[in-house]
Amino acid sequence: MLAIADKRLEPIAEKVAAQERLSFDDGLALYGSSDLATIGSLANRVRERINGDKTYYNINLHINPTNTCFMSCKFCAFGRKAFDDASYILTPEEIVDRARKNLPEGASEIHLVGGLDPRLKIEYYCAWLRALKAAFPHIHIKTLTPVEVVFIAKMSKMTIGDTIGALHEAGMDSMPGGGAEIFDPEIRERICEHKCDAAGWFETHREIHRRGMRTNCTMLIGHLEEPRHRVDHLLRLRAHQDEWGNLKPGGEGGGFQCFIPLSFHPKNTAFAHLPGPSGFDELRNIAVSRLLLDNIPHIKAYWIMLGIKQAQIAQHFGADDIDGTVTHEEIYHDAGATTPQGMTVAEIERIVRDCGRTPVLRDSVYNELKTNEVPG
Ligand code: V47
Repeated sequence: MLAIADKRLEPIAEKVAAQERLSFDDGLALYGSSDLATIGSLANRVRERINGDKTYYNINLHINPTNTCFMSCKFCAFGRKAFDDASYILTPEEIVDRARKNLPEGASEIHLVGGLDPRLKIEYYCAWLRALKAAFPHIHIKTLTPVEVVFIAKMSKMTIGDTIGALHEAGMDSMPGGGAEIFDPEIRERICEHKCDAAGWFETHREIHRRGMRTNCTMLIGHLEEPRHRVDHLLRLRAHQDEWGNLKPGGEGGGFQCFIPLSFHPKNTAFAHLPGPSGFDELRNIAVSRLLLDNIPHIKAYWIMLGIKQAQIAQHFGADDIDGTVTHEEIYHDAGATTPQGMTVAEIERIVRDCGRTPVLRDSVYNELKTNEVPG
């Protein structure tokens, strides 16, 4: 390893070499340092220890069943009020039809998230889950965030546990990482008041994990949060995983399997005046996440959000996943993302090889799949 420019990082480097857990203060020291080369190389060491030189991706499709949303999160450009001409609610038949038209060959997953509409109760969600499972029995359905689940539970007068039970029975296989934003209550109040709080977010994941299912988790950076809020957020995820994570090989066991650091895109949002995170901060954040989240196996550099070039560099700063073909993305494109709306398998494999990693096609629970029958 190269000499460490920022001497304050030396004790952290020793801990990483000894595979010791990093503390809150270590997290603050990492976020307070501009020695990106050292931070990146420490994270890369951990990444290679856990995942070797593999970069995982999958063949997936995103569908947003509705964009109507009763909330007004300041960072969101996707939600529309029910009276807005651009608002929509897809019927179960339309969701299946969209999947039929857009599902790429070799796809293993559909990722569905949407807005919060008080008119939609548990029956609506179970209806499209059942319709999708009937039409595509072999496709993994990764769907809904705790924010949606807590809202559906309230609107349907059910407990969170019973809501998860009903959704699982109808076809939900796992949950994506959204809705976490920043857990600190003061920041949460300022960026997404009325949204489910950290307790509701964790209760939903706990109900899923204790049923032996997997979820992802996220953190949204580059708005009003400070480094201490980021460290607090990451350590809350780590503590939950200590208690509820039980991941086993072959996709068995529940818990967080992947963390996705999300960068705020300001365009068309109430925070349009903010610049969003710098490229430097994005890379440092990915690396710090890898270093603090010692019990979550995968860190995803979501190429749609980071851009393809930054997602490549991130593969040497702690990330070992790049998401998938995606095919039709709305949340980030409504907020000004300039990335394409999808990539082919051949494109993903090329950009991963180009940064010196080995592309590995995976399913939604990180079983490795063969690529030789998947067309470019
Ligand atoms: O919770 C919304 C974020 C999240 C903006 O689990 C924004 O595999 C930046 O969680 N700028 C939803 N971020 C997306 C998400 C996700 C994405 C890809 C893969 C997975 C996974 C999960 O997107 C929201 C919020 O934090 N978000 N608007 C915006 N303008």
